[in-house]
Amino acid sequence: GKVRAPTHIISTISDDRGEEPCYAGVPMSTIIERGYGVGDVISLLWFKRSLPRYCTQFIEICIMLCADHGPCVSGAHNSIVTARAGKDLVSSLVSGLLTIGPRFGGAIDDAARYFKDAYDRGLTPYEFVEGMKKKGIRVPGIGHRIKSRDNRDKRVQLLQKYAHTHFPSVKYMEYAVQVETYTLSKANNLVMNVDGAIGSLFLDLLSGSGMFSKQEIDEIVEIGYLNGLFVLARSIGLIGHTFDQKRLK
Ligand code: Q5B
Repeated sequence: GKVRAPTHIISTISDDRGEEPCYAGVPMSTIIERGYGVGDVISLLWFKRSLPRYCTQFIEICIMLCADHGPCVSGAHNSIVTARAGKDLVSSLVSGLLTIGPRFGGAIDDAARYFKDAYDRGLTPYEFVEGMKKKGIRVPGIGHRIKSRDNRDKRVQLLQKYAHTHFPSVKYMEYAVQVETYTLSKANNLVMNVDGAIGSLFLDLLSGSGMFSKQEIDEIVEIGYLNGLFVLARSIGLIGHTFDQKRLK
């Protein structure tokens, strides 16, 4: 008979060997019949479990709020230039995605890492911010080119309002707000940005939902799942900018 070469690769998130594909053991028909949304699919494929509705809705809100932020940000700029140079959709998309990093959209994981470490060690905002300054590291999740004390980021406010209403605890977000209060005493534009809001609130989701052990939370934060939310969300906008330029010829 046929001999299959033994595999060295193991995959644990999905399976297509049965009658229908399953995401973390949940068949696709169940996903459709139960009216699951994209937040549920992300829960299954990224976190390998079904999360409560308030968590999956939070994930969906992150995706919706980060889908685009106008044509002037690094990612949109690159996608627009690439599309105008006559390149295809995938090239235009990835040229935008490749700008995501510590200064643009890719500070969510570091915000979660640093806020968690500082809060868990009981550092005051002063000790945390000044400690970062001594190390020459900008506080991830703090600062914005346009937003300021008098021109707050609506996305941050919407995320905070949702969490205040639905999350059992917002201790990490409240700590990030205290950090923001201190950084704002130094400069007007050192507000909590969308990366800082998602980073701190995702820590609250992980620790407050009761769905993750301490080791699992540490692993998620260490591996860095959360920039994935921005990458996924902003792909929607970058694809839109590409189509826009093609339409405009
Ligand atoms: N300073 C965001 O910088 C930005 C400081 C700081 C301490 C800080 C900067 C930063 C941390 C990384 C971060 C995510 C690069 C941003 C995003 C998504 C987006 C984008 C959009 C979207 C802005 C001037 C002075 C300097 C700095 C000091 C600045 N930030 N000190 N901690 N965090 N933040 N990234 O305004 O003494 O003059 O040397 O790196 O969270 O990307 O909308 O655009 O949806 O698309 O260009 O929202 O804050 O200011 O770099 O000239 O710094 O402030 O040390 O001090 P700026 P810079 P000094 S959200």
